Amino acid sequence: MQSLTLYTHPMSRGRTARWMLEEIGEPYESVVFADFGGGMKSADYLAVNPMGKVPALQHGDTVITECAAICTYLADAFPQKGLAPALNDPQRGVYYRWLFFVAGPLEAAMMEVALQLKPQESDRTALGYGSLPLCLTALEQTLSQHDFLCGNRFSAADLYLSELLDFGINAVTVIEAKPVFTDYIARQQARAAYARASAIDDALLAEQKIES
Ligand SMILES: N[C@@H](CCC(=O)N[C@@H](CS)C(=O)NCC(=O)O)C(=O)O
Repeated sequence: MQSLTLYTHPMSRGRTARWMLEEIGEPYESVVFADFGGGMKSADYLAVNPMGKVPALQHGDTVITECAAICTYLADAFPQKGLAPALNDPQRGVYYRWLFFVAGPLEAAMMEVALQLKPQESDRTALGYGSLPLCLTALEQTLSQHDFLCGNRFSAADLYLSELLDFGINAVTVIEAKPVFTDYIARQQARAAYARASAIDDALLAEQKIES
């Protein structure tokens, strides 16, 4: 069995990667940074992720960065956990669709509003995400019809989307807490692996007095 190491900060996108690791249920080590400078910008860590950002995952000799890639990789590396539709399942297309939508358009649209970036309205046709309302309408349409993004069962895509929606509603407050979103988030966060992952990161924050 190849070793798994998560590089993270307990108040970061690393929480999503930890939840995914807890879903997988294989032993893993954590390298926890206390802030976003220092160790995260050291030569040793830049050799892992030249972006100097978390999360990163090392599985044997393979390094995976990008939260969505980490979730997708783990689901495929441990297929017996049933966290992704099979390669020959038509739901695989739906799975890719939403994973890429969340990692690209949705995250960019949320940050535009959170950081009060002000693109020209005439440039929205060129922006891949269009606008946050446009992204949310697309999401609302699918989530009002399905409890999960694909195949009516939980997948890594739900884990990833529910984390970003939660961040958008509760942290940066750029998404209205409509029941279609909050019920969806609650359904995913009811999982035992979410509780385990949150308890680990919350304890790290408390121990290290890391500020959010
Ligand atoms: N696109 C990356 C974003 C990673 C990212 O920006 N992480 C933040 C924490 S949530 C970070 O490490 N910031 C430290 C820095 O940029 O100095 C992903 O999805 O994993």
